[in-house]
Amino acid sequence: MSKLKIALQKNGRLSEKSIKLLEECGIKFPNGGGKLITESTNFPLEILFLRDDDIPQYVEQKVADIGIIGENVFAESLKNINSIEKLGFSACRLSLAVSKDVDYQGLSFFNNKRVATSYPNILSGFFRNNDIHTNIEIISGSVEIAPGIGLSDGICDIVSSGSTLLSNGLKEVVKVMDSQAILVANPDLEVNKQQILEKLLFRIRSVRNAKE
Ligand code: PRT
Ligand code: ZN
Repeated sequence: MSKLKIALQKNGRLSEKSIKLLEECGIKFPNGGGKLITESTNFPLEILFLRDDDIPQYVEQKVADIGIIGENVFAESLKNINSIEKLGFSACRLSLAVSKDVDYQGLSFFNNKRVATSYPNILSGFFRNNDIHTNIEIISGSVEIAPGIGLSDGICDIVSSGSTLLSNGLKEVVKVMDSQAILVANPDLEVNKQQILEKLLFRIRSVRNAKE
């Protein structure tokens, strides 16, 4: 019988909590030594450690059957995968921010302006739904410095405490979406993998119910 393959973020904000969730589900596996693949010793699960941005594609291609990512990465990826369970950790939001000196009156501020982001798909959908025409500048990191160096008039990025915006002279003006960690799955899993997934989901829900 083939094992279910789960992709977790190798190194980042989701990593520790993803591993902890599996452990709380009673799933034991050797972890450490920088290994990229490991196997549970007491549950039919193989664990792959990847960059979070690569997980949607790998789940779509069945390199992994399921994965844990942020809803922001799921929504941006536009891959043919399903979001099957909210996991309740790594909560954050994707928001628009502008220089703290801007006299911001509403979304129309963004008409014909430049907005820097690593989330062009989500952001273009948002502006389209709101009938705003904006030029999206795609940058992959340090988005918060874009207005200060004259690259853009605003940004759209992940916010949690808000302190990064503050220390870069920016203020949050519109929330585009809420996000938290979710379990995603390939929509077309073979029967035996679907059964393992159901067992895993049962345990995840029990762990979460016990905490409430
Ligand atoms: O290397 P890899 O590509 O795997 O990791 P990554 O650097 O792309 O992602 P990582 O580890 O930073 O974040 C993984 C996921 O955690 C994100 O996709 C979100 O779903 C979630 N998450 C939760 C966050 C934050 N909180 C967060 N605060 N992701 C990023 N941030 C960053 C944000 O980009 C900004 O730079 O933290 C800064 C803002 O934080 P505050 O507290 O100052 O507002
Ligand atoms: Zn990433």
